[in-house]
Amino acid sequence: MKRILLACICTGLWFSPASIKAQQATPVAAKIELKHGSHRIGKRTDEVMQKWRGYGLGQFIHWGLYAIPGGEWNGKQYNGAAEWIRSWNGIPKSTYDSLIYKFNPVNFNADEWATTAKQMGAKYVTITTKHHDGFCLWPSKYTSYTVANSPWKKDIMKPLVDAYDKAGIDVILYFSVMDWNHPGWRYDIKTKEDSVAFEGFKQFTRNQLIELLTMYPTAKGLWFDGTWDKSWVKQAEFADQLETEMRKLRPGLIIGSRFRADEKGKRHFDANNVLMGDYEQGWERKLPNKIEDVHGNDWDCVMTVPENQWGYNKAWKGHIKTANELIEMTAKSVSLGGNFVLNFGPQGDGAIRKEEKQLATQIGNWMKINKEAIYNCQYAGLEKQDWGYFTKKTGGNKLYMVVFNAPVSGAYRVKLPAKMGITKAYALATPTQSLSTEEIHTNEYFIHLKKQGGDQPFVIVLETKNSSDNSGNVYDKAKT
Ligand code: FHN
Repeated sequence: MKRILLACICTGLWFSPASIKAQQATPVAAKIELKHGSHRIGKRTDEVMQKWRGYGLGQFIHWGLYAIPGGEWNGKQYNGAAEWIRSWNGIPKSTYDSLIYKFNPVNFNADEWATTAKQMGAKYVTITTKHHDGFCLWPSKYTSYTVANSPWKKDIMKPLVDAYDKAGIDVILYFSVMDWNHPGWRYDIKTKEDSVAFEGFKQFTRNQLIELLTMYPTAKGLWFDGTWDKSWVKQAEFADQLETEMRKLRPGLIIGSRFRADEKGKRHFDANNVLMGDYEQGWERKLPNKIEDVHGNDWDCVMTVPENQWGYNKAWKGHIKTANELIEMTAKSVSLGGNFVLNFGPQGDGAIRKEEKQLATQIGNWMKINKEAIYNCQYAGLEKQDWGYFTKKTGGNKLYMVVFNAPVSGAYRVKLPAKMGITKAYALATPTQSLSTEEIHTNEYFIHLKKQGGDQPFVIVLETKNSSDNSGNVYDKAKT
């Protein structure tokens, strides 16, 4: 990106946020001929993608065999992420793999999971069909390492997809390409044997993906992971063809930027710095700070509750994020044009841990009152303010101020674009009580509101109108 930035400055070209989209479609730097680079022409505008764009808040589910040890093996704590415990030297791989014979989640209830997500206000869920350990939550016919051969025997994905569909929450299938259980998986391809083995693995991957899309036709997209190793990065042609095949099979399918590399080995953004896939998947446990950071692309941020634990970990250590922190991340994401996806790691017995349920309730209670400022909202063209974040609905005349730092004065400073006026202001929690607004400079206002919401963030709505007439101002601007 630095290269483009430099070219822009040197050529005197600079882009306002509104023209970032154009920058994506026609990069300024000399274009490299790519066979397997990005195929997109700007942002998708179809209905499925528009809906994705308006989700605002989502749920991530990491569930698999790793939930059984829950970050602990023979009484010892593993220091890494619980879902990576198989990679710990202290554990023989075959011993981990035999956890399949212990997978019997008697407290698993798909409807309860969907209800928890719904209560939180999630509009979509991303579920690990298969994580790096290779264990499949669906009865894949291409490997024996699936739920079908566990004591549980039954498909997990089907009841989940049905339950979330019923709850009106769109499902995205998480799929790890890296598969520690498959004999053909390689980190790199260095020998003829590696190459032969990996060819078999590629066919297996293709078969599993087509199988998933066929078995769960209502799923809206695929969230790819484990695609960073050299072996996969070298498969530009194969992965590009597979992506085309999947899109043909399921028109409207949403695929993020992690699936494939171009022939130069570039991931997320191709060698011309154009996004690969429908949205950027680079925001893992971090958020952009300003609109320029997202280069006009769609994106979602996936976030853990503790520092870096996705799968269930018995010992939740370190800083555990509070509901208010997570609500702030949600509002910040939306204010910068993205979705926020909060991770849940259900226990080995299938129940959602009580701390996660509590967070879902707290976030949901806030969403009940303030969801108007989150769903179908986007970047408002206004930067972060001292009191919080602006969001706005596409084409609407309302601006939402999501407040996290209420000023002690009770006067919220708001600077609007030229010729935009405020017709009404009120808090979403008390929509019938208008707030007083005071124009302090041209297009700069104070919204007056004494203490609101206790220790909770809250939303002020500004109904706006465009006016060409600023003659009501008391004083002219000084000439400086
Ligand atoms: O290694 C995984 C990790 O376990 C988890 O699944 C996250 C979720 O975004 N993705 C990987 C790291 O990028």
